[in-house]
Amino acid sequence: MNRYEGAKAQYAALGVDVEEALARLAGKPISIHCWQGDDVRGFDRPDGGATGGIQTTGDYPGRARSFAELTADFDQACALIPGKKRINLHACYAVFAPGEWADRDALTYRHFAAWVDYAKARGIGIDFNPTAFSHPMVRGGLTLSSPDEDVRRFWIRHCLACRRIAEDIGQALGDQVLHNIWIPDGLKDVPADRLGPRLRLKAALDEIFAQPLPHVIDCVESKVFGIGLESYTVGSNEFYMAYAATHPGVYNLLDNGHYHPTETVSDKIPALLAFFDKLPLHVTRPVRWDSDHVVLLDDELLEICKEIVRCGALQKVLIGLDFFDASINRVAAWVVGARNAQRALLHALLLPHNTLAALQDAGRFTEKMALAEDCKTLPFGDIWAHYCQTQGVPGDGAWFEIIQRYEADILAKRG
Ligand code: RNT
Ligand code: ZN
Repeated sequence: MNRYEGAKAQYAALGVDVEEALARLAGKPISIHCWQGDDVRGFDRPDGGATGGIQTTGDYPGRARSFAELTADFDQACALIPGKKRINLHACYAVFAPGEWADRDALTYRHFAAWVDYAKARGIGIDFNPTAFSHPMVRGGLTLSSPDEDVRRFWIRHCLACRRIAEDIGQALGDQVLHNIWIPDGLKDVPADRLGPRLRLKAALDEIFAQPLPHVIDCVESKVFGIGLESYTVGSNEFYMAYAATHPGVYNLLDNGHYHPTETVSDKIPALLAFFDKLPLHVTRPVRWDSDHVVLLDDELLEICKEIVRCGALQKVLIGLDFFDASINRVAAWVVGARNAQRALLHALLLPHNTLAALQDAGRFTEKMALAEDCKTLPFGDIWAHYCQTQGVPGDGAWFEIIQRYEADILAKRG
Protein backbone atom coordinates (compact mmCIF):
# COMPACT_ATOMS: atom_id res chain seq x y z
CA MET A 1 0.00 0.00 0.00
CA ASN A 2 1.46 3.39 -0.88
CA ARG A 3 1.37 6.33 1.52
CA TYR A 4 -1.70 7.88 -0.09
CA GLU A 5 -3.72 4.65 0.13
CA GLY A 6 -2.63 4.15 3.74
CA ALA A 7 -3.59 7.70 4.67
CA LYS A 8 -6.92 7.36 2.85
CA ALA A 9 -7.74 4.28 4.93
CA GLN A 10 -7.00 6.16 8.15
CA TYR A 11 -9.38 8.95 7.14
CA ALA A 12 -12.00 6.42 6.03
CA ALA A 13 -11.92 4.90 9.51
CA LEU A 14 -13.19 8.27 10.78
CA GLY A 15 -15.87 8.40 8.09
CA VAL A 16 -14.01 10.89 5.89
CA ASP A 17 -14.18 10.32 2.12
CA VAL A 18 -10.82 11.52 0.82
CA GLU A 19 -11.68 11.23 -2.89
CA GLU A 20 -14.74 13.39 -2.38
CA ALA A 21 -12.71 15.96 -0.43
CA LEU A 22 -10.14 16.16 -3.25
CA ALA A 23 -12.84 16.58 -5.89
CA ARG A 24 -14.48 19.39 -3.90
CA LEU A 25 -11.15 21.14 -3.43
CA ALA A 26 -10.26 20.89 -7.11
CA GLY A 27 -13.57 22.54 -8.05
CA LYS A 28 -13.28 25.52 -5.71
CA PRO A 29 -11.66 28.60 -7.27
CA ILE A 30 -9.40 30.89 -5.27
CA SER A 31 -9.05 34.41 -6.55
CA ILE A 32 -5.38 35.32 -6.66
CA HIS A 33 -4.64 39.03 -6.42
CA CYS A 34 -2.49 40.40 -9.24
CA TRP A 35 -1.02 43.08 -6.96
CA GLN A 36 1.50 40.86 -5.13
CA GLY A 37 3.57 40.88 -8.32
CA ASP A 38 4.40 44.59 -8.40
CA ASP A 39 3.85 45.95 -4.88
CA VAL A 40 0.37 47.33 -5.71
CA ARG A 41 1.78 49.84 -8.21
CA GLY A 42 -0.29 49.16 -11.29
CA PHE A 43 0.34 50.50 -14.77
CA ASP A 44 -1.41 53.87 -14.75
CA ARG A 45 0.90 55.75 -12.37
CA PRO A 46 4.15 53.81 -12.71
CA ASP A 47 6.24 56.13 -10.55
CA GLY A 48 4.06 55.90 -7.51
CA GLY A 49 4.10 53.23 -4.84
CA ALA A 50 0.97 52.41 -2.85
CA THR A 51 -0.27 55.38 -0.84
CA GLY A 52 -3.50 56.09 0.97
CA GLY A 53 -3.98 53.89 3.99
CA ILE A 54 -1.93 50.96 2.69
CA GLN A 55 1.78 50.44 2.28
CA THR A 56 4.17 47.90 0.81
CA THR A 57 7.57 47.49 2.41
CA GLY A 58 10.73 45.82 1.15
CA ASP A 59 13.12 46.23 -1.76
CA TYR A 60 13.58 42.73 -3.16
CA PRO A 61 14.70 43.01 -6.80
CA GLY A 62 12.69 41.84 -9.80
CA ARG A 63 9.31 43.58 -9.43
CA ALA A 64 7.09 43.26 -12.51
CA ARG A 65 6.89 46.58 -14.40
CA SER A 66 4.48 45.86 -17.22
CA PHE A 67 1.57 43.70 -18.33
CA ALA A 68 4.00 41.31 -20.04
CA GLU A 69 6.16 40.94 -16.93
CA LEU A 70 3.26 40.68 -14.48
CA THR A 71 1.45 38.04 -16.53
CA ALA A 72 4.67 36.04 -17.02
CA ASP A 73 5.23 36.07 -13.25
CA PHE A 74 1.61 35.17 -12.58
CA ASP A 75 1.87 32.25 -15.02
CA GLN A 76 4.99 31.03 -13.26
CA ALA A 77 3.25 31.21 -9.87
CA CYS A 78 0.13 29.44 -11.18
CA ALA A 79 2.23 26.59 -12.55
CA LEU A 80 3.23 25.87 -8.94
CA ILE A 81 -0.19 26.28 -7.32
CA PRO A 82 -2.70 23.42 -7.43
CA GLY A 83 -6.43 23.97 -7.86
CA LYS A 84 -8.77 26.27 -9.71
CA LYS A 85 -7.77 29.91 -9.99
CA ARG A 86 -9.21 33.31 -10.74
CA ILE A 87 -7.25 36.55 -11.12
CA ASN A 88 -8.19 39.57 -9.04
CA LEU A 89 -7.47 42.87 -10.80
CA HIS A 90 -7.41 46.49 -9.69
CA ALA A 91 -8.43 49.34 -11.97
CA CYS A 92 -4.86 50.68 -11.85
CA TYR A 93 -3.81 47.63 -13.91
CA ALA A 94 -5.39 49.12 -17.04
CA VAL A 95 -3.41 48.18 -20.15
CA PHE A 96 -2.88 51.20 -22.39
CA ALA A 97 -1.86 51.21 -26.04
CA PRO A 98 1.53 52.90 -26.67
CA GLY A 99 1.16 56.64 -26.00
CA GLU A 100 -2.33 56.23 -24.58
CA TRP A 101 -3.43 57.09 -21.04
CA ALA A 102 -6.79 57.53 -19.33
CA ASP A 103 -7.49 58.81 -15.84
CA ARG A 104 -9.34 56.58 -13.41
CA ASP A 105 -12.73 58.13 -14.10
CA ALA A 106 -12.37 57.54 -17.84
CA LEU A 107 -11.37 53.87 -17.84
CA THR A 108 -13.37 51.54 -20.07
CA TYR A 109 -13.52 47.84 -20.90
CA ARG A 110 -11.06 48.40 -23.75
CA HIS A 111 -8.31 48.99 -21.18
CA PHE A 112 -8.91 45.51 -19.75
CA ALA A 113 -9.48 43.56 -22.96
CA ALA A 114 -5.91 42.24 -22.76
CA TRP A 115 -6.67 40.78 -19.32
CA VAL A 116 -9.81 39.13 -20.67
CA ASP A 117 -7.79 37.52 -23.48
CA TYR A 118 -5.25 36.41 -20.89
CA ALA A 119 -7.93 34.88 -18.65
CA LYS A 120 -9.75 33.23 -21.56
CA ALA A 121 -6.58 31.57 -22.80
CA ARG A 122 -6.08 30.06 -19.35
CA GLY A 123 -9.71 29.27 -18.56
CA ILE A 124 -9.71 31.38 -15.40
CA GLY A 125 -12.21 33.93 -14.05
CA ILE A 126 -11.56 37.58 -13.25
CA ASP A 127 -12.50 39.73 -10.23
CA PHE A 128 -12.27 43.50 -10.17
CA ASN A 129 -11.65 46.44 -7.81
CA PRO A 130 -11.83 50.21 -8.17
CA THR A 131 -8.49 51.79 -7.17
CA ALA A 132 -9.35 54.65 -4.83
CA PHE A 133 -5.80 55.16 -3.56
CA SER A 134 -2.35 56.08 -4.93
CA HIS A 135 -3.86 59.01 -6.85
CA PRO A 136 -3.76 62.84 -6.48
CA MET A 137 -7.56 63.00 -6.28
CA VAL A 138 -7.37 61.29 -2.88
CA ARG A 139 -7.47 64.57 -0.94
CA GLY A 140 -6.80 64.67 2.78
CA GLY A 141 -7.28 60.91 2.89
CA LEU A 142 -10.81 61.13 1.47
CA THR A 143 -12.50 59.87 -1.69
CA LEU A 144 -16.21 58.95 -1.80
CA SER A 145 -16.87 60.63 1.55
CA SER A 146 -15.09 63.89 0.75
CA PRO A 147 -16.87 67.18 1.46
CA ASP A 148 -15.24 68.45 -1.76
CA GLU A 149 -17.79 67.73 -4.49
CA ASP A 150 -15.12 67.55 -7.22
CA VAL A 151 -13.29 64.85 -5.31
CA ARG A 152 -16.43 62.91 -4.44
CA ARG A 153 -17.76 63.08 -8.00
CA PHE A 154 -14.42 61.96 -9.45
CA TRP A 155 -14.47 58.79 -7.34
CA ILE A 156 -18.16 58.16 -8.02
CA ARG A 157 -17.36 58.32 -11.75
CA HIS A 158 -14.43 55.97 -11.16
CA CYS A 159 -16.57 53.40 -9.33
CA LEU A 160 -19.31 53.62 -11.95
CA ALA A 161 -16.68 53.05 -14.66
CA CYS A 162 -15.32 50.06 -12.73
CA ARG A 163 -18.72 48.42 -12.28
CA ARG A 164 -19.34 48.85 -16.02
CA ILE A 165 -15.95 47.27 -16.78
CA ALA A 166 -16.71 44.39 -14.39
CA GLU A 167 -20.04 43.83 -16.13
CA ASP A 168 -18.38 43.80 -19.56
CA ILE A 169 -15.68 41.41 -18.34
CA GLY A 170 -18.38 39.12 -16.94
CA GLN A 171 -20.24 39.23 -20.22
CA ALA A 172 -17.09 38.47 -22.20
CA LEU A 173 -16.26 35.49 -19.97
CA GLY A 174 -19.83 34.28 -19.45
CA ASP A 175 -19.22 34.57 -15.70
CA GLN A 176 -19.93 36.75 -12.70
CA VAL A 177 -17.24 39.16 -11.54
CA LEU A 178 -16.79 40.10 -7.89
CA HIS A 179 -16.56 43.90 -7.77
CA ASN A 180 -15.16 45.06 -4.44
CA ILE A 181 -15.08 48.63 -3.19
CA TRP A 182 -12.46 49.48 -0.61
CA ILE A 183 -11.71 53.14 0.04
CA PRO A 184 -9.13 54.48 2.47
CA ASP A 185 -11.31 57.34 3.77
CA GLY A 186 -10.57 58.34 7.31
CA LEU A 187 -8.90 60.86 9.59
CA LYS A 188 -5.51 60.98 11.25
CA ASP A 189 -6.84 62.71 14.32
CA VAL A 190 -9.96 62.83 16.42
CA PRO A 191 -12.97 63.69 14.23
CA ALA A 192 -15.26 66.63 14.85
CA ASP A 193 -17.95 64.98 12.71
CA ARG A 194 -18.26 61.23 12.33
CA LEU A 195 -21.70 61.14 10.78
CA GLY A 196 -21.31 63.61 7.88
CA PRO A 197 -18.66 61.59 6.00
CA ARG A 198 -20.68 58.40 6.47
CA LEU A 199 -23.84 59.98 5.10
CA ARG A 200 -21.86 61.22 2.08
CA LEU A 201 -20.39 57.73 1.55
CA LYS A 202 -23.86 56.18 1.83
CA ALA A 203 -25.24 58.57 -0.80
CA ALA A 204 -22.27 57.88 -3.09
CA LEU A 205 -22.75 54.11 -2.79
CA ASP A 206 -26.45 54.48 -3.58
CA GLU A 207 -25.50 56.23 -6.83
CA ILE A 208 -22.81 53.68 -7.66
CA PHE A 209 -25.10 50.66 -7.11
CA ALA A 210 -28.24 52.20 -8.67
CA GLN A 211 -28.08 50.14 -11.86
CA PRO A 212 -28.41 46.37 -11.47
CA LEU A 213 -25.70 44.57 -13.47
CA PRO A 214 -26.29 40.83 -13.94
CA HIS A 215 -22.63 39.85 -14.33
CA VAL A 216 -21.48 41.73 -11.25
CA ILE A 217 -21.46 40.64 -7.60
CA ASP A 218 -21.08 43.84 -5.58
CA CYS A 219 -19.31 44.03 -2.27
CA VAL A 220 -17.88 46.57 0.15
CA GLU A 221 -14.82 46.11 2.36
CA SER A 222 -14.57 47.69 5.80
CA LYS A 223 -11.49 48.46 7.80
CA VAL A 224 -10.63 49.41 11.36
CA PHE A 225 -7.92 51.95 10.46
CA GLY A 226 -5.31 52.79 7.84
CA ILE A 227 -1.80 54.22 7.91
CA GLY A 228 -2.06 57.96 8.51
CA LEU A 229 -5.77 57.49 9.19
CA GLU A 230 -5.52 56.09 12.67
CA SER A 231 -8.38 57.85 14.43
CA TYR A 232 -11.39 57.26 12.22
CA THR A 233 -12.43 55.10 9.27
CA VAL A 234 -15.57 56.15 7.42
CA GLY A 235 -16.25 52.65 6.01
CA SER A 236 -16.21 50.84 9.32
CA ASN A 237 -17.46 47.32 9.96
CA GLU A 238 -20.83 48.49 11.31
CA PHE A 239 -21.29 50.94 8.45
CA TYR A 240 -20.80 48.41 5.65
CA MET A 241 -22.51 45.57 7.47
CA ALA A 242 -25.62 47.70 7.83
CA TYR A 243 -25.28 48.92 4.24
CA ALA A 244 -25.10 45.37 2.88
CA ALA A 245 -27.94 44.20 5.13
CA THR A 246 -30.23 46.92 3.78
CA HIS A 247 -29.16 46.74 0.12
CA PRO A 248 -29.95 43.35 -1.42
CA GLY A 249 -27.25 42.36 -3.91
CA VAL A 250 -24.49 44.21 -2.07
CA TYR A 251 -22.36 41.95 0.11
CA ASN A 252 -20.05 42.59 3.00
CA LEU A 253 -16.46 41.51 2.33
CA LEU A 254 -14.45 40.32 5.32
CA ASP A 255 -10.69 40.98 5.21
CA ASN A 256 -9.08 39.22 8.15
CA GLY A 257 -6.54 42.03 8.52
CA HIS A 258 -9.21 44.64 9.13
CA TYR A 259 -10.31 43.96 12.68
CA HIS A 260 -8.99 44.41 16.15
CA PRO A 261 -6.03 42.01 16.62
CA THR A 262 -8.01 39.92 19.12
CA GLU A 263 -11.08 39.62 16.87
CA THR A 264 -11.22 36.62 14.55
CA VAL A 265 -12.84 36.55 11.14
CA SER A 266 -13.44 32.79 11.43
CA ASP A 267 -16.18 33.49 13.97
CA LYS A 268 -17.75 36.18 11.77
CA ILE A 269 -18.18 33.76 8.85
CA PRO A 270 -21.04 31.70 10.37
CA ALA A 271 -22.61 34.88 11.78
CA LEU A 272 -22.86 36.43 8.32
CA LEU A 273 -23.88 33.17 6.67
CA ALA A 274 -26.98 33.22 8.85
CA PHE A 275 -28.11 36.27 6.83
CA PHE A 276 -26.32 36.45 3.47
CA ASP A 277 -26.25 34.00 0.54
CA LYS A 278 -22.75 35.12 -0.46
CA LEU A 279 -19.74 36.06 1.59
CA PRO A 280 -16.64 37.50 -0.06
CA LEU A 281 -13.38 37.09 1.82
CA HIS A 282 -9.89 38.61 1.67
CA VAL A 283 -7.45 36.19 3.21
CA THR A 284 -4.34 37.94 4.47
CA ARG A 285 -2.07 37.87 7.52
CA PRO A 286 -1.99 40.85 9.80
CA VAL A 287 1.07 41.21 12.00
CA ARG A 288 0.27 43.80 14.69
CA TRP A 289 -1.73 45.77 12.12
CA ASP A 290 -3.11 45.28 8.59
CA SER A 291 0.39 44.52 7.36
CA ASP A 292 -0.66 42.12 4.56
CA HIS A 293 2.08 39.59 5.23
CA VAL A 294 2.10 36.44 3.07
CA VAL A 295 -0.58 33.95 4.17
CA LEU A 296 0.89 31.15 6.27
CA LEU A 297 -0.69 27.92 7.43
CA ASP A 298 -1.53 29.40 10.82
CA ASP A 299 -4.35 28.71 13.27
CA GLU A 300 -6.64 31.45 11.97
CA LEU A 301 -6.31 30.34 8.33
CA LEU A 302 -7.14 26.77 9.38
CA GLU A 303 -10.10 28.02 11.40
CA ILE A 304 -11.40 30.23 8.56
CA CYS A 305 -11.36 27.26 6.20
CA LYS A 306 -12.96 24.99 8.80
CA GLU A 307 -15.86 27.43 9.12
CA ILE A 308 -16.30 27.63 5.34
CA VAL A 309 -16.49 23.85 5.08
CA ARG A 310 -18.47 23.22 8.29
CA CYS A 311 -21.11 25.74 7.29
CA GLY A 312 -21.51 23.96 3.94
CA ALA A 313 -20.53 27.28 2.39
CA LEU A 314 -17.83 26.32 -0.09
CA GLN A 315 -19.92 27.81 -2.90
CA LYS A 316 -21.19 30.81 -0.90
CA VAL A 317 -17.82 32.06 0.32
CA LEU A 318 -15.84 33.77 -2.44
CA ILE A 319 -12.24 33.35 -1.41
CA GLY A 320 -9.68 35.92 -2.49
CA LEU A 321 -6.12 36.49 -1.34
CA ASP A 322 -4.82 39.91 -0.32
CA PHE A 323 -1.17 40.30 0.64
CA PHE A 324 1.81 42.18 -0.73
CA ASP A 325 5.32 41.57 0.47
CA ALA A 326 8.14 43.35 -1.34
CA SER A 327 10.88 41.94 0.90
CA ILE A 328 10.95 38.44 -0.63
CA ASN A 329 10.73 36.89 -4.09
CA ARG A 330 7.27 38.04 -5.20
CA VAL A 331 6.48 34.95 -7.28
CA ALA A 332 7.35 32.73 -4.32
CA ALA A 333 5.12 34.92 -2.13
CA TRP A 334 2.17 34.10 -4.41
CA VAL A 335 3.05 30.41 -4.37
CA VAL A 336 3.43 30.15 -0.58
CA GLY A 337 0.24 32.09 0.11
CA ALA A 338 -1.93 30.34 -2.47
CA ARG A 339 -0.62 26.86 -1.67
CA ASN A 340 -1.41 27.55 1.98
CA ALA A 341 -4.96 28.59 1.14
CA GLN A 342 -5.37 25.34 -0.80
CA ARG A 343 -3.74 23.37 2.01
CA ALA A 344 -6.00 24.86 4.68
CA LEU A 345 -9.10 24.15 2.59
CA LEU A 346 -8.00 20.55 2.08
CA HIS A 347 -7.31 20.23 5.79
CA ALA A 348 -10.84 21.43 6.55
CA LEU A 349 -12.39 19.12 3.93
CA LEU A 350 -10.71 16.15 5.61
CA LEU A 351 -12.20 16.63 9.08
CA PRO A 352 -15.13 14.54 10.40
CA HIS A 353 -17.35 17.60 10.87
CA ASN A 354 -20.64 15.75 11.19
CA THR A 355 -19.31 13.48 13.91
CA LEU A 356 -17.79 16.40 15.82
CA ALA A 357 -21.00 18.46 15.54
CA ALA A 358 -23.13 15.52 16.69
CA LEU A 359 -20.87 15.10 19.73
CA GLN A 360 -21.27 18.82 20.52
CA ASP A 361 -25.06 18.64 20.26
CA ALA A 362 -25.15 15.53 22.43
CA GLY A 363 -23.10 17.31 25.07
CA ARG A 364 -20.34 14.72 24.71
CA PHE A 365 -17.65 17.37 25.00
CA THR A 366 -14.88 15.09 26.28
CA GLU A 367 -15.19 12.83 23.25
CA LYS A 368 -15.40 15.81 20.93
CA MET A 369 -12.18 17.19 22.38
CA ALA A 370 -10.39 13.85 22.12
CA LEU A 371 -11.44 13.29 18.50
CA ALA A 372 -10.60 16.86 17.44
CA GLU A 373 -7.15 16.48 18.95
CA ASP A 374 -6.55 13.10 17.29
CA CYS A 375 -7.41 14.63 13.93
CA LYS A 376 -4.44 16.97 14.24
CA THR A 377 -1.95 14.16 13.66
CA LEU A 378 -3.71 12.35 10.81
CA PRO A 379 -1.41 11.86 7.78
CA PHE A 380 -2.61 15.03 6.07
CA GLY A 381 0.71 15.55 4.26
CA ASP A 382 0.29 12.33 2.27
CA ILE A 383 -3.09 13.48 0.94
CA TRP A 384 -1.66 16.91 0.09
CA ALA A 385 1.26 15.32 -1.77
CA HIS A 386 -1.18 13.19 -3.77
CA TYR A 387 -3.30 16.26 -4.57
CA CYS A 388 -0.29 18.21 -5.89
CA GLN A 389 0.68 15.24 -8.03
CA THR A 390 -2.79 14.79 -9.54
CA GLN A 391 -2.99 18.55 -10.15
CA GLY A 392 0.25 18.42 -12.11
CA VAL A 393 2.17 20.78 -9.83
CA PRO A 394 5.38 20.07 -7.92
CA GLY A 395 5.07 18.83 -4.37
CA ASP A 396 6.52 20.47 -1.28
CA GLY A 397 10.29 20.64 -1.51
CA ALA A 398 10.25 20.50 -5.33
CA TRP A 399 8.91 23.90 -6.38
CA PHE A 400 11.44 26.22 -4.82
CA GLU A 401 14.21 25.33 -7.24
CA ILE A 402 11.90 26.33 -10.10
CA ILE A 403 11.49 29.75 -8.46
CA GLN A 404 15.27 30.02 -8.08
CA ARG A 405 15.75 29.28 -11.76
CA TYR A 406 13.05 31.82 -12.71
CA GLU A 407 14.73 34.40 -10.51
CA ALA A 408 18.13 33.80 -12.11
CA ASP A 409 16.81 33.66 -15.69
CA ILE A 410 14.10 36.35 -15.61
CA LEU A 411 13.74 38.44 -12.44
CA ALA A 412 17.43 39.18 -11.91
CA LYS A 413 17.67 40.63 -15.43
CA ARG A 414 15.06 43.34 -14.70
CA GLY A 415 16.52 46.78 -14.06
C1 RNT B 1 -6.80 47.54 1.96
C2 RNT B 1 -7.71 46.45 1.52
C3 RNT B 1 -7.77 46.23 0.05
C4 RNT B 1 -6.41 46.30 -0.62
C5 RNT B 1 -6.41 45.86 -2.05
C6 RNT B 1 -5.19 46.29 -2.76
O1 RNT B 1 -6.70 47.66 3.31
O2 RNT B 1 -7.38 45.28 2.18
O3 RNT B 1 -8.41 45.04 -0.21
O4 RNT B 1 -5.47 45.54 0.08
O5 RNT B 1 -7.57 46.28 -2.65
ZN1 ZN C 1 -8.46 43.49 1.49
